[in-house]
Amino acid sequence: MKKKLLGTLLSAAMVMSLLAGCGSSAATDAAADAAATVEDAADDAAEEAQAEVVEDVEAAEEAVEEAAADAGASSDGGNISIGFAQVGHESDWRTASTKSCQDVFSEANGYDLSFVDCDNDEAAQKEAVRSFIEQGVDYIIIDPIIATGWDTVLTECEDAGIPVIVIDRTIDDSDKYVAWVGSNFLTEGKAAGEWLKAYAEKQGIGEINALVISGSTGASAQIGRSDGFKEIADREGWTILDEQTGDFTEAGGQEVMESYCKSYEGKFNVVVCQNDNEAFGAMTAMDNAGVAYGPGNDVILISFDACTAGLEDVKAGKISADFECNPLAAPFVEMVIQQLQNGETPDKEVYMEEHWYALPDQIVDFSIDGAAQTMTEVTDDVIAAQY
Ligand code: GYE
Repeated sequence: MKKKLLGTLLSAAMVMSLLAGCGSSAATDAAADAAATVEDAADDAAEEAQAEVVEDVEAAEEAVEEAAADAGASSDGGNISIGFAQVGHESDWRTASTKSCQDVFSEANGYDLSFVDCDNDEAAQKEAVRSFIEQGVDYIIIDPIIATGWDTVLTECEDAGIPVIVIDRTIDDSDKYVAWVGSNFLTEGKAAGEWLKAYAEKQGIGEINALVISGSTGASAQIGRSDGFKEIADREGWTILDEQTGDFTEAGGQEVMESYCKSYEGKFNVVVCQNDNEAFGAMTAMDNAGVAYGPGNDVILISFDACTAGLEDVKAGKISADFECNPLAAPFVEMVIQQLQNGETPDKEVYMEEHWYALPDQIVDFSIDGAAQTMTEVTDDVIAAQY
């Protein structure tokens, strides 16, 4: 706009000076008047342009001030921006975890949450974290799909000055995060093993031939549950006939159990599913294959998570014992964020509280590394209070 106006004025001045050069005095006077008019107009335009420049500078200064105020919002009561790179949507547990985060980190609670469902894709999860860095969020929450391969992207977060909080699964090859909130998966695996030992003794079962349907390979939840159960199996001399991944999904659990039913027909008396959704799939496969499971039947079915539907299957006498993994980490993550906001140093590790569930006939005394455990009876009230 401004360029166009000045261009028009310059052409007018050129016409006037050409007119001035033709020698007639009337023409000379007219040309002089016109030149004066053009000069005035040019002055006005220059002033106007300057005013606009001044306005631009003021607007820019205002924008900078606003941006600065936004950046400081987290410390003076405005919204705190958070990017959350969630594993996916593979299980009931995951749904509860996502809901917990969305409830706690809501706008009403003073947060702007960017939520990314990474659909169990490790590369997509790292991309999500990088997009949070680009957005310049105040905090990044990661539930790592697998435990390794994190140091580079966590270094990028550190360089950008964005604190990372890890939830649920652990990161095992980098310590560039401020805190982790989650469960002790090794303890969960040992709990399943120690319960089985005590329960088998009570039932007079002398030989254990177990099939394991594991979670997503390389996830710390899988590694801990596998290692914990195997430690007890090795100590007790049990046979683990096979361990294949069901990827923490119902479809995966069904598929693996269908193949187990064919390969190990009549040879197994324990099935360990590393989450409830896999157990739902495994039950369908066993139903179809005519394998009877649950208390009083040939096969002891063990599960992890203890979500509502899992506990309903305990109550229905299908799952013999269910080892809880608590997905409601978000309030603890919020606590960590508030501590950081106040300039305090949060605990590097926060463990969730969990329970081991069964019906009265399956409740037995056992210890983990010398610590006596208490089991919780599954009742309708317990189910109603579960996630
Ligand atoms: O057990 C399973 C989910 O990481 C602990 O992931 C979590 C596991 C949980 O898909 O259901």
